[in-house]
Amino acid sequence: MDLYRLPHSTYVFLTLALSCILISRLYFHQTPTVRVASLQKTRDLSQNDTKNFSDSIHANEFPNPSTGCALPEEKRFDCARDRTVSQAECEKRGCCYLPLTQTEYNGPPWCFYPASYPGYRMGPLSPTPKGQSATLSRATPSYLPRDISTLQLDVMNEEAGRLHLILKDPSSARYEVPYVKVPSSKRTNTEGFLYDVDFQSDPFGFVVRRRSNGQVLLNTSVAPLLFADQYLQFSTSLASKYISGFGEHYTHLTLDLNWTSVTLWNRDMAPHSDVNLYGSHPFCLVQEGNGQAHGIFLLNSNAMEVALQPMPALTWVTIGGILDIYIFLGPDPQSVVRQYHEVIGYPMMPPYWSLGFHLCRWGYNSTNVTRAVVQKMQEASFPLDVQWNDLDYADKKRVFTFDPQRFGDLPEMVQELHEQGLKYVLILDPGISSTSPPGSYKPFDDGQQREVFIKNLTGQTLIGKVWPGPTAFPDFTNSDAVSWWEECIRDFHANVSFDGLWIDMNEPASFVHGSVHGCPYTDLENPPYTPDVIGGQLNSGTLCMSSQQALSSHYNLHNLYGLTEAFATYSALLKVRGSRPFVLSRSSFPGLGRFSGHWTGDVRSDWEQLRYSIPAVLLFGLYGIPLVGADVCGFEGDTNEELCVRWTQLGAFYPFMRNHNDRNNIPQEPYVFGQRAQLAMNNALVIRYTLLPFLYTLFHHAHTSASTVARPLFFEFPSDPNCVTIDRQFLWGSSLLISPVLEPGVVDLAAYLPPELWYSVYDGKPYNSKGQYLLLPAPLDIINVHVRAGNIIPLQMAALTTTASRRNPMVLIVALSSQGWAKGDLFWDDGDSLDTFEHGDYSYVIFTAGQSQLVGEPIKLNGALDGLTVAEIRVFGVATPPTGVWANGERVYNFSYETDNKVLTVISLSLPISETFTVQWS
Ligand code: MIG
Repeated sequence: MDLYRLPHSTYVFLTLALSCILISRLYFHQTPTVRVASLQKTRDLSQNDTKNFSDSIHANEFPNPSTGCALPEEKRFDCARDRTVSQAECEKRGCCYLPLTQTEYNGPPWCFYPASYPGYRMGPLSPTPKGQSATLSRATPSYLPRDISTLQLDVMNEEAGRLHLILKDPSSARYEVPYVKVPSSKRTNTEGFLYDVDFQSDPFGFVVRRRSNGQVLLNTSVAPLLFADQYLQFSTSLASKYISGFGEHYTHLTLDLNWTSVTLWNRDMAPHSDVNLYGSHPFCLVQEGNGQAHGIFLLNSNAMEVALQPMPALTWVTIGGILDIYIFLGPDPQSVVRQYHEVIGYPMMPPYWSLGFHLCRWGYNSTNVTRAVVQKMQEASFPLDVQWNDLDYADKKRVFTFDPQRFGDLPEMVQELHEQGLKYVLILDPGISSTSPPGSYKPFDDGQQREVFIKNLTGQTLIGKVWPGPTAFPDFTNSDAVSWWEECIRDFHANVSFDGLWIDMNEPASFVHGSVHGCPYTDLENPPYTPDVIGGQLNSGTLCMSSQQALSSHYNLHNLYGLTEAFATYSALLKVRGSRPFVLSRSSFPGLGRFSGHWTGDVRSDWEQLRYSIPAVLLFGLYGIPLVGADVCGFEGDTNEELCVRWTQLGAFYPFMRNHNDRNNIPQEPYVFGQRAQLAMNNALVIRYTLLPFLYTLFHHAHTSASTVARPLFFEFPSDPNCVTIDRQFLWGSSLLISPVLEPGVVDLAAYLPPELWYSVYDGKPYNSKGQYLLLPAPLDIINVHVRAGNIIPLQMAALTTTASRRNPMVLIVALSSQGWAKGDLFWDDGDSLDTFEHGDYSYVIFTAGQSQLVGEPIKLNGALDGLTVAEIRVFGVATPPTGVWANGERVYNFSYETDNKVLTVISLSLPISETFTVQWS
């Protein structure tokens, strides 16, 4: 496995293309855009599909220069984002100065660009091997230091749903993000393409339209392009106010556009509003207001800021690299995500056991304490697959060692866990202690000798400070560091046979700013403009920007630290253990999902953080990291029983479920609570374990076709205006609707059911919704879950571990549509080998129901289904009471019909799932 290798999608866009043609026919007669003659296009790219049109002609989207400063407030773009200016300075920039009497800090800018502001002028587009290219140049300098006055624009119509634009310096190579790049494809014919792009040449700007309806999706001519050495900026209008993305932040599913801004700069920071957190995802999805959606991705890893304004519009500022822009045309939200993941890579397939329940806390400070926790879980019959240890295990907090007293028998403890069918994960921080006596700490000695650590500006190992004290930081962009890391993991694993690794503090975090010796004063440390990062300085809580890594400066590579560590850890685990790796990373960047899952960091144990964990989880699905969850019951501060019950219920539907607690809090393992709370938690865990075959199948689809696991409602109901912003509820796949309680003292829950027939997953009670909020009972021991009609959900009887549950009989929930149909599927393999799908070592079963019959059919049979049987089916929505039931043609008698809810239940079946089976009723 290589960090550069990306899965190649074989997805055919036929359906998309066809529907696009249909839609464009439908809309043809009402296309609103008035096109001037010279803008008309031929549909063949070789004949200049992306035409450059002359200065004298302005399409109606481009600004009218005669309006000058007479711009409505929401259309004013800040001419002084880089610093505060006086009226004189503003006017010297050629900008409009109009102070407002606003009292709030955030609002329209006082100094803004006039309707037309001089900038780059674009030369003619000419064909290149990859698409088309033009030169941009500016006659007058901008107000920024070190303008790059000549730029190269590359325009690549890569796929029907993917436009790729690059702006860079043609004369000298600037830093470009490594690792995250698909081989670009070129289509010579844009028939069936979902977009058109037009350029304005002076000042330079471009407009992207959806071809089917002429809607303008982006228009960058609303404000000038700036491209200086350490300040790159462009603005665009947005197609709607419903924008999701630009993580990692503590936010709703859709962002607030009322003169806000978000900063992307990886930082060790407990989640709270308006600050940059652990990861950076320069991607957003825009709902267009009619069920369609598109995505925007800026492939750039420098510190950046995205300013949002109510026009709606955004301004993107980054302080290095190039402008490498992708537009994904959907046209539906799920397609946008797939098109994005085709660029950044599809998510890895997690091992089956990693979907079980994980238990951790900082403060399990000996093997005996850890053993006792596992034992109490088992005694109280709580499912548990993976026991964890935090830094407590390490000798003097140094990774790759264990404390000889408190954790002296760690190898034996891990052995015992394995014997019970459990797995074990421990934490690794990247900081390598640099102050052990020479010869006593091999990771540092070897690392120094092999020069694997990040160096300061003058070439010495940079020393920061983390838990063990002074530490050096591996440079994972150096291939020697990747092999050294693998050896450290191999040596340690020879002693302690852990099953997965938890990589924390990898923003990277440091307790001193820059280094123990401070940082030199350079343009990297103190750039002309610093985005609004918490701490004010780029090196706040991390390394010096001027420090050197193999590929570039830390200034450029900072946001990639977690990604590169995740890759090194994933590939080491793969080589050392030989099976499917499990890595959990705090820091993230596009592409992380190919190697790792993510948890949302140090969430507080309170109701607000519980509620915001839903958008956090959903957004990471968009970012290609579907294996994600928040610390169940909260990490910081004391939890309480009711909160912890509700959090366990919601957590049972996080794709990744781990209860984790900080050192000095009251304990929060499920067994510490009262009887009613324990029962409720147990129910939640049993539901999760029962649903694991379904969850695993969803992960398979995410891995092979970039679908989402935990999914926003608007993905499935894009045309329902009620679903646009819902983030208190979510779906698993397309068919399970999860409606958790997020406030204390609640016994009834107002849950939105999109227009569809739904059934309670527990008893099949039907709800035929017109798209309305319903008041549902939600006592402490219930989390509301509904199945969407038309779906078959594969379940398996729960057990205390997945090792055991994977051998249990299966159950099918058949949720019939109002016409009596349903479908579903099951992906099954050994749960632990690498690339089973890629190698064909899996089975795939299709379930269909219709005309009073359920059919299970293995369409691919290869391993692991042996001995698995369907023992029970529950058919929801059976209109008339059946008088007889037949399994594979033979009459069976163990069935019952519940008249109120119209549910047929057939038990005591034993249908091998590896063979085609039928169950009929009449
Ligand atoms: O500075 O390893 O987010 O989950 O328990 C704190 C101790 C370091 C932060 C992680 C948290 C973990 C803790 N770590």
